[in-house]
Amino acid sequence: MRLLCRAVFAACFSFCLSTGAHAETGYDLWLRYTPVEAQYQQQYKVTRLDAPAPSPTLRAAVAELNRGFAGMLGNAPPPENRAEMDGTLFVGTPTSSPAIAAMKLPLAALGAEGYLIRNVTRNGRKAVAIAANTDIGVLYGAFAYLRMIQSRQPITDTMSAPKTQLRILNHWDNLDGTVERGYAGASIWNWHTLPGYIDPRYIDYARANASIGINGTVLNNVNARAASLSPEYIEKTAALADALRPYGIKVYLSVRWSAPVEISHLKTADPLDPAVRNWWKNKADEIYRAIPDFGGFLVKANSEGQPGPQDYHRTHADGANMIADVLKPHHGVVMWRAFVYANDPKVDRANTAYNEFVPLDGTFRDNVVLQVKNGPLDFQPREPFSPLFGAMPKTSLMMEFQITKEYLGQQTHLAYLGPLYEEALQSDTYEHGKGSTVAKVIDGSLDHHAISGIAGVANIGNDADWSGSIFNQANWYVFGRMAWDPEISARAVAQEWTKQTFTADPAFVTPVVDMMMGSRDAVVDYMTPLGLELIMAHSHHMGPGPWDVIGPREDWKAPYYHRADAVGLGFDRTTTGSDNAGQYKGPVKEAFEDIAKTPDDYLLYFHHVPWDYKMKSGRTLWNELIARYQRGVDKVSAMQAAWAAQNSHVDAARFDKTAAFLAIQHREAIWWRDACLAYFAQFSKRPFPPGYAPKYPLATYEAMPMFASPKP
Ligand code: GCV
Repeated sequence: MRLLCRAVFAACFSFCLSTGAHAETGYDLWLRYTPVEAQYQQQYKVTRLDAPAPSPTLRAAVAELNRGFAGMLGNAPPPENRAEMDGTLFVGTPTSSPAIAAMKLPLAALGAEGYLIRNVTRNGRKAVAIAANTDIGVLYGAFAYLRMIQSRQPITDTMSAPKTQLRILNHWDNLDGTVERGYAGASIWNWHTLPGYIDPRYIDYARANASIGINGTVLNNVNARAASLSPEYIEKTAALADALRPYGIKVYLSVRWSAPVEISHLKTADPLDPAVRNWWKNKADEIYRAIPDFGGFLVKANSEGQPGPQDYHRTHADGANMIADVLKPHHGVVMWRAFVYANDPKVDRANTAYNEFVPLDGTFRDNVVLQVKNGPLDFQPREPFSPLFGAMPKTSLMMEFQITKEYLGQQTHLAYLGPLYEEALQSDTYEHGKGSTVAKVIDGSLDHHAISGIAGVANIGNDADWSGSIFNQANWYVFGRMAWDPEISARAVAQEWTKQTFTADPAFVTPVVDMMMGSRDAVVDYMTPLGLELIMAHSHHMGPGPWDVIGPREDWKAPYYHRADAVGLGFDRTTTGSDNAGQYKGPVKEAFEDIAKTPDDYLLYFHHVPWDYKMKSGRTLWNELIARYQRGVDKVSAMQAAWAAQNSHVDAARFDKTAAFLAIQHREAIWWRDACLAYFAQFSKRPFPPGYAPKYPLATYEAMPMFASPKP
């Protein structure tokens, strides 16, 4: 109860801050609940709220509805049982609400998390019901109902249940408060003040996640510290679990494979050693005593220097299964990451995960799910889908997307990731012929997997606007909506988000959604067109670095990926090269294998292409490369113009910040274009068309310090 009061207080406080004449900070995200225009007041009017709330989750649903009504309609409807009139809102499950029970609504198909919104007639009066089988379903239904009002849509009969089971944020948050690849301030988890103090922000985080159906959070970085499993941190984690539980969010932890050695001084972390197994069993029992609904573990093993079972000549399956066995009695899951690659110059990095995991198909326990990044490399602006999807029918696979934009302009560049997620999810694996999409692999429907899910590497920090920029919030939002329904369209979600975050006025929504929908392709064009990959600056990945050869490993150097030489550009991944194309199936494999059939978007990913190769556009490769880089810059100019026209629709603070960031993006797009073209020109030795030569010599770009783009 104390938590709830804090939640209400925090929400009211932030609400008051954001709805007056004051500029908006962005703290309220898409839950702003600003007043509806006069012409809608009657349509959304609620005269009475009939919502018995015997549980914390139902109380959260009622609090959210009242918050929404107060903001949007000017008052919270009275709960008392007055004479029946039109406009009652009935909320609950057949168990919590006698009225809902009496309606005998068709709830069976909703499962444990779905909800139903239904226009009903009761005692001759028009009413609306938000119903579900479970309390959390009711909370999701309440948010969906509020979303309809915020979007100025009619309250239509709706039935919705999530298509995936695990809808999880992965925080790459370190115990010291820093965030790996975080661009929105420090971690929101204040480990120092936990467990004693529950920051109201945790509740607002839970509300935001529940509003889009996210039901799990991995609290700490996959590059984990053993200390996260110490008794002190388990107590802190338990406090967070208590705070998030009413909102349907389970907590999970990333674990360090060598924790038994580091914490308890065991001589080994060999998964087949009985002492090691016993250590993990005791640790699991200890965690579940503190957190009975703990979700399970996320493991990054034998990847980028992290310890793992291969250190003891065991397989990933040996490791995952040992952990799975100790979690099984508690109904916990192991999310085992497939992001592995070896520094073997003979093996293409893009091939490694497939080589290591496909032979293990069918050997994992049923509470193990492999967490696979959307592409074979590493969250690039555009990659083909990972060939693991569609290649492991006997293993549960979940998607890992990156929400934080490590490689797409980080805090400042406006890149709406909906189209990237959609492209990956709608890719056809041809596992069982046409229509075997990645979405159907990860929602479990294609191979009847025991576990389905999507993880997203969070872009959340303690910045006022949570995500570093207003438009980065859209990526958190679309991740949740697509995790709930991998078939939902990126454009539909952009429309929803825009209406709730700014205004439902079509004069704003239409051009801004168009701008968002093209924004990811703009980044592809000015950073890595035509299937170039991993040519970002060393380590921090901000800005261009096609020349980067720093570091001990070949596969951490840019030329490993672009392979520019006097002949041409690109990585031959056909049978004459690394045969990565051979890891795909059917028409996809054929298209990637044949240069004439490979889509331009993936050309340099699969082929080493001569500089004078005639492209589909009729241009040579060299001239096409120049045209693509220029197109990227032009698209950013167009985005700036589209935003500038929206001044009257947005409060000054959010308008100005976005405009300033777009100006930074434009300058950096020019930096990317000129630096990359200056670099590739030394190999192509082809002239620039008049007006396209970079302003500065290559050496100037190579010498640029981090975050210091040259004057355009
Ligand atoms: C958490 C990339 C990132 C790393 C990240 C790693 C991973 O390599 O640059 O920061 O580490 O992916 O996903 O494990």
